[in-house]
Amino acid sequence: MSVSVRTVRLGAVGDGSVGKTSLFFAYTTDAFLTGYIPSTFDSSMRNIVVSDRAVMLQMWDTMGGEDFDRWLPDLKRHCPHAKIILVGTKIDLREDRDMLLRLSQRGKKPITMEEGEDKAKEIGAELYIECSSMTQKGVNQLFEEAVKCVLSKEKRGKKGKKCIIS
Ligand SMILES: Nc1nc2c(ncn2[C@@H]2O[C@H](COP(=O)(O)OP(=O)(O)O)[C@@H](O)[C@H]2O)c(=O)[nH]1
Ligand SMILES: [Mg+2]
Repeated sequence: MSVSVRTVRLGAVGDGSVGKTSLFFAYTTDAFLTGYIPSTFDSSMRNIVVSDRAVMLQMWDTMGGEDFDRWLPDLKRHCPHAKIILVGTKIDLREDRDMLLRLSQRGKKPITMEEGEDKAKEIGAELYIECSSMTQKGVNQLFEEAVKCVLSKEKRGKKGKKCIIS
C-alpha cells in the first residue's frame, strides 16, 4: 500500500531574540533550549499526521532582522503565496513578576490576545497563535494549525507554502 506524503515547508521570520530558534527546538525535542543557543536551528524535518494526512514538515529558521517594517514586506514580496501565522512567543512571561515589573517601569505591559489578533488581521495573517517554548504551551498546536492552513488552502484548489511570523 502506498501513502502519499505531502511536504509542507514552514519558515520562521521575525526580529532577533523573539524566540524562533527556541520554538523549533521545543517542537522537535519537547525541551526548552538552555545555555548556548545557536543563532539558527539547523533545518529539520518531521513526519506528522494532520487531519488524517501524512505530512513531511520541513522547517527552516532565519537569523531575523531587527525591523518588523522591513521583513514583513520582504516576506510578502518573496513568498507571495505563503500563508502567514502571527505568533505571540514567550507567553509564560505574562506571569513573570520580574518581567511585569520591568515593563511597568517603562509604562508598558504584555500584549493581550485581542491585540495579537488585531495585529494579525492588520498584516493579513491567517491566524494569531500564542505559545511558550519554555512551558510548551501552544507549541504543538501552532505547528498543527500551520499545516492545516496549507492543507485547507489545497482543498480550495490552490498550492502554497507556509511562513510563520513571530
Ligand atoms: N521566558 C521565555 N524565554 C524564551 C522563550 N523562548 C525563547 N526564550 C528566550 O529568548 C531568548 C532568544 O531566544 P531565541 O530562540 O534565540 O530567539 P531568536 O533570535 O528569535 O531565534 C533566549 O534567551 C531564550 O532562552 C519562551 O518561551 N519563554
Ligand atoms: Mg535564532
